[in-house]
Amino acid sequence: MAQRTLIIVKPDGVQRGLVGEILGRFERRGLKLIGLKLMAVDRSLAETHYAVHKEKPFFADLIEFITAAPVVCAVVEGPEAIAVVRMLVGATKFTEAAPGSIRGDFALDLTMNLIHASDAPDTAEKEVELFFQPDELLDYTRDGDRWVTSG
Ligand code: 3AN
Repeated sequence: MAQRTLIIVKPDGVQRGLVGEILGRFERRGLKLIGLKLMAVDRSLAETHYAVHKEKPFFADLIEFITAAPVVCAVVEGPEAIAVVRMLVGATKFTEAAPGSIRGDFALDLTMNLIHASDAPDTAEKEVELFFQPDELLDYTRDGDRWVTSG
């Protein structure tokens, strides 16, 4: 089933010059970019996005970090995109992130773990809406896609 999911290359990814490396992995897998922007996350957006972690001891650090410098937000689309993207991202803890995953290849920290990706269909829908206006998402055909998926 085709799904859409939100990806955020966090401030550490932008500062370390890893945006192309990270987004390239999703492109190479065959996922289609339908939204993309460089932006600053303000406090209010950060708190809404991370509301589920409000009571956690690391909440303040999380907000501080995500608002500290620009991020790159993307929406990608493809078959089972949410699970596919989470696999490419790797486990939250850098000690558990598999080599070959983005975190397994580049992260050595729990807060600075380079990337956010939606974890389920309901959060993906909410997060895409939170970070993108409807007219920022483009509906288009990639001719090569018939060589990537049959459905
Ligand atoms: P993920 O980003 O893998 O979906 P979540 O949603 O559990 O992980 O956590 C959101 C973010 O909060 C993580 N990316 C990480 O930066 C931070 N985080 C999660 N757990 C911890 C923790 N125990 N200590 C510090 N930061 C954490």
